[in-house]
Amino acid sequence: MANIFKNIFTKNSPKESLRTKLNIDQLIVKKTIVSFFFFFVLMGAGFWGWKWLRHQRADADGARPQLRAVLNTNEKIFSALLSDNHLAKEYPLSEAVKNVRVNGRDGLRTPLDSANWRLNVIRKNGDTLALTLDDIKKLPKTDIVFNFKCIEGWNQITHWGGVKFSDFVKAYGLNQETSMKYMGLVTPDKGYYVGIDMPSAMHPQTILCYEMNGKPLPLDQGYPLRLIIPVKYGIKHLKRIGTMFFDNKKPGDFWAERGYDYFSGL
Ligand SMILES: Nc1nc2c(c(=O)[nH]1)N[C@H]1C(S)=C(S)[C@@H](COP(=O)(O)O)O[C@H]1N2
Ligand SMILES: [Mo]
Repeated sequence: MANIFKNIFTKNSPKESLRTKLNIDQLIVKKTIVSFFFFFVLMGAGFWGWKWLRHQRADADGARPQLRAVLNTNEKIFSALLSDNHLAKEYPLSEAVKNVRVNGRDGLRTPLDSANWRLNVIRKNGDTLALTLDDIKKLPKTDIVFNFKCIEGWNQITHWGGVKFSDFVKAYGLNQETSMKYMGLVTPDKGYYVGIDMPSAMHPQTILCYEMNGKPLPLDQGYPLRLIIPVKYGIKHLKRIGTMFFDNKKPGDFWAERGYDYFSGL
């Protein structure tokens, strides 16, 4: 390359410069051919790779194994990074927005039977603990103002109140249950469901939430009880919890089954 420029910019005799020009023309032709060759080879490889990937079967979670492998690797890296020291940033109350966006109504379309609503906690031995909202409100209350992030690209600083999941576990003696790897949450009509890895569930900022901006949760925001889990994207903050269960296998997850990352950590 340096030689070409030297040849162009140094004054040569007319004969010499003609020879140099011919050389450059040849070089250009050669380089163009080589470039096109690689262009087509790589195009072909890309197209073949894409076709191959398309023919691979998607897994139960909705992603093709090769892509799921990438997600699983991400998951390993991000779960390793998650610890109690990793706290989502908190904000002063004054920064919380008043008009909180409503997003996602899966599992909320069935009318809520508030009088008969219970939080059904399935214990390891198969028993069900059926708790009223008052049972939950009796426990120590925590407030959190944090930046709520949806995977679709929006975010907003919002204020939530409820009981820390870890306090709830202590109060109801759910140690056997939380020694398992995952917690599953399902809406009463089973229309929306999430799986949460236990370290994220037990994280100090995770709350079983019954208030927004200091008032009971609005119906479309998950009344009477929702999950607030600031270390994860919005998809995991299930609104209107009906049933809670525990498992060592990954519980079904609405958006993971549609191809999103199961861990969805921030
Ligand atoms: N039951 C239920 N919970 C849900 C959803 C849903 O469709 N149904 N959507 C999730 C998504 S994608 C987001 S971003 C948040 C939005 O919470 P918000 O409506 O209170 O803003 O709720 C999550 N929880
Ligand atoms: Mo979302």
